[in-house]
Parts: sequence; structure tokens; C-alpha cells
Amino acid sequence: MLIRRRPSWALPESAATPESVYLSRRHLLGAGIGLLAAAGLSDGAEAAPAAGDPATDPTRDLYPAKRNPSYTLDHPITPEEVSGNYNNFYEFGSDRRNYQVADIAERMPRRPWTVKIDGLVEKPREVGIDDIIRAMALEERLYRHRCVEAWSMAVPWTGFPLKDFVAWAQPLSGAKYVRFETFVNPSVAPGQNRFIYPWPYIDGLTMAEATNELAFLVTGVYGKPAPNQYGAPLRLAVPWKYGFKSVKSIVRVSFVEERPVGLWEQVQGREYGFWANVNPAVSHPRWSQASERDIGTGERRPTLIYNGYGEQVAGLYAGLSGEKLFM
Ligand SMILES: Nc1nc2c(c(=O)[nH]1)N[C@H]1C(S)=C(S)[C@@H](COP(=O)(O)O)O[C@H]1N2
Ligand SMILES: [Mo]
Repeated sequence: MLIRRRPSWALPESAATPESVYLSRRHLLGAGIGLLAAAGLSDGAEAAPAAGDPATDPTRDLYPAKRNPSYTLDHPITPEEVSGNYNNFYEFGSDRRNYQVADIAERMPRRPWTVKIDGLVEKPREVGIDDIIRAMALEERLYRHRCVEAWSMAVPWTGFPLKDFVAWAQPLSGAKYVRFETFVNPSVAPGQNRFIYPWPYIDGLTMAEATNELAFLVTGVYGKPAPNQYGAPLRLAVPWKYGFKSVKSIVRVSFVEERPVGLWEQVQGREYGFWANVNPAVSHPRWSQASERDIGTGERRPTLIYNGYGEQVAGLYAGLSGEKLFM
């Protein structure tokens, strides 16, 4: 079982490291270009990357948010230069390393950005992302993340509980699932020109899962607005499930009666199901899920049931034994 509610003095040193230490050389260079652009010293060539620069995020005054001490870790936070260069975000390509995804994602404009709230709700509407973020109380949580490909990381997300957003959206009683949808814009997301994938990226949760205290909507990471590769300006974090459930760059949240079929379930339903809860005892058809490689430390460690969050979420699945809960 994951050690929770540790006193703050027991946090690993990296958890208390100021943001400046996380800034990689590349990020410092990026900031320099941003300053030049702001001062009018550069030509138009720099304009495109600046559109995706989190340093210009209109909500940056809200960071860093206060850390919620209920969510801690028993191993070190993954350094930003590692997690920010190891990103599954197929809209921007499938080569997650060497800043392939990060560099392409940086071209995505962060504003204007709206989120459509529709389906079984009191009043369907389309809301500007800044209005949503400012309506919510931001907090920081240290969460583990376990990809179905057997790698893991631990990151300080900033955001707000999904259940607060659900309450704000005012779903009707007939709503059984929440469906999340990513933007479609092949002109900035070259992966969306690959027609083997049924864009947009979608996935979903039951209402009970969405209103569990662990389900989190992320707006920032490492104490600042999230860089695009993490799924700015709004992504999910459902840490007890395999990473593909954590939909990035959300533009639409729908409350529905029917179970959504996610992109990966559509592509390969035999390997990726709706529930996708982490379980070391249930292998992927092509590999074991018994252990995972920590991308920060490089260590291999045993995978935990519900990724260590069983105490909070196991009760959600009582009485669902007929379902494929772990794939
Ligand atoms: N829209 C979208 N969301 C996505 C993905 C994606 O390709 N597109 N990949 C998923 C997978 S497989 C993982 S492991 C996580 C990766 O999040 P990270 O880059 O913050 O580690 O995002 C998830 N959300
Ligand atoms: Mo993943």
C-alpha cells in the first residue's frame, strides 16, 4: 500500500526543491526567446512557438498553488526535464523522446480555448478555459502515474478535483458516464493526419469514478501552468488507472447515458478496455504488468493494485466482478 499522509518533513528532498532547479537549460533558452519576442527584437519566426509558451499563460498568477498534504509519495518526484521529455500524446506524434512530442506540441496555441459542456446537463454551454480555472480552487497534489506500457513517474500536478467541476456543470440525474474529448486541429497536430487513429481522442469515467476525490483535472505541473506536452490547458489525472485514461487537452466534457468507447478501445479493444484499472496480476496480452520502470530513477519497482490507491477507490468496483476491471 502506498504510504499516504506522511508528514511533510518525510517528503523526499526533490519534493521541496524550488522550481528554478527544475528548469532545464532548454527551458531557460526558451524563456530567452520569449523575452526577445516580447521586446520586439525578433522577427516573426518566433511568433509561432510563443503561442504555446506557458510563460504567457493568462492564469500564471494562480501559481504555485498550495499543496494538499493528503497526497504524498513514497518515492521521489520525477524531475521535470525527464517527465517533460517522455510524453505519450499521439496527436503530436508517436516518438515520445528527444523532445519530439514536446517541441511539436509547443506550437499549439493555448488561447483562445473553450470547453463545451453538453449532454445530460441542466444547461449545455461552451465556457472559456480561464473562466473555468478561475471558478475552481487550485491545489497541488503529488500523484503517481502508471502507463499501460509499464513505465511510471511521480509528478506534482496542479488543478482541481473533477468532482468540483462535475458539480459546477450540473449534470442531470440520468447521466451515468462522463466523456472527455481532445481538440482536433491537424494543422498544429500532425499526428491527426494519421488516419489509422479515429480522432478525436476520447475516453470516459463512470459518474461514481468522476466524483471520487482522487479524480483530478490538471491545469499545471511543477508549480506553474502546464507546458503543452502534458495536455494543456486542461487534462485529466486518474492515477489508479492506466495512463491512457488521463485525456489531454480537453475541449469537450459530455454527460451521457451510454458508456463511451475510448480511442484505444476503438483501435484495439482486445488490449485496452473501458475500466483499465492498474493491476499487477493481470497481464497485458503482450507483456506483464507485474512491475514498472520509474522514468526518473530508472529503477524497476513492483506495480501496486490500483497503482497504490486501493484504499480510496477499491469500493467503486464492489459488485462489478463480471466486468473486465483491469484492462
Ligand atoms: N489526447 C491524448 N491524451 C492522452 C494521450 C494521447 O495520446 N492523446 N496519451 C495518454 C497516455 S498513453 C499517457 S501514458 C498519458 C501521458 O501523460 P504525460 O505525457 O503527462 O506523461 O497521457 C494520456 N492522455
Ligand atoms: Mo500510456
